[in-house]
Amino acid sequence: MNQDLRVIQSGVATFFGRPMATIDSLGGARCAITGIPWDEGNAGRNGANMGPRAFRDASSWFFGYDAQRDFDLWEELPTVDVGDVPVMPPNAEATMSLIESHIRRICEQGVLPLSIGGNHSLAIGAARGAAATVGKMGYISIDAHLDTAYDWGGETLTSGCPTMRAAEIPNVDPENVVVFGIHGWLNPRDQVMSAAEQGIRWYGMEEIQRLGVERAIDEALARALDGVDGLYVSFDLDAVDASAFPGTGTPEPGGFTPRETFQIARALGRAKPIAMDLVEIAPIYDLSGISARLACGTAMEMLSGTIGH
Ligand SMILES: [Mn+2]
Repeated sequence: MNQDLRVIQSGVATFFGRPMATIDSLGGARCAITGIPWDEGNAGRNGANMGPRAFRDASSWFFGYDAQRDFDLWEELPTVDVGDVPVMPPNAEATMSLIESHIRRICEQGVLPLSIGGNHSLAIGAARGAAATVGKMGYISIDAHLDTAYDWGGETLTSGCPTMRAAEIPNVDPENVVVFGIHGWLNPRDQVMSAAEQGIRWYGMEEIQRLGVERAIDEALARALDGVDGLYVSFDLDAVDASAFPGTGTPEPGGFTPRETFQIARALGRAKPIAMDLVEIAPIYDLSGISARLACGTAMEMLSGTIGH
């Protein structure tokens, strides 16, 4: 009997049916997937706090085996579900500290954390936690939006700010901060200006299409990786075209196709990041469940990349 069949559709839903663990007892895993059900300080529509649960549910419908490349992801990359960061919705500052220490604890053990969100502001805490474990860190964000606001309505821990907060981390040089996939009509002029002030490089969709996705992501990664000891990868799924990823707070037409998304995800994984996130999964807008499934596929392609596939 195929053992994998027992995982699918029965039992308690964990990320990809992987065993449960805690951040203090990772049981030899090389990758720890954690939920971050955080949706405060949101500049878009709400609902991403339910993202980790929808992702766990959808992810238990996949095998780890890839027929095209003939390898089993979970055999080659032992992975655990370390539960959710215990967020505190009324308190963004305290929650960011919890996220930071959670991610830091995983990174310190040489294990790769993959955070499933949650709105994009969670990357503020997660990037800080990862940065504390290396000398110099680079940061790349796949996103339709710059997220380079100094503040959003006076608040600094919002989903409009993660790129800027990353660039402010003491051991992150803004020259190593890159945003990839900018398009649509929700990138205000002041964020273009603040990105330029800090030296944050961004790639617009038109430039990416002109260069070709493969060359563009390689170039973006080379910039983020230049002279650093570790890379943080943040993947805001609203960079994916709204037709393929409607289940998100700010769905954007004109985004990456699913195939481009997987191609980018593999390239990100091959860059051997020290920490990754996948954010802005809002199941209330995902009536067919395709968004959660695309998010799962993106995670698997990123993780495949980290082991050289
Ligand atoms: Mn974002």
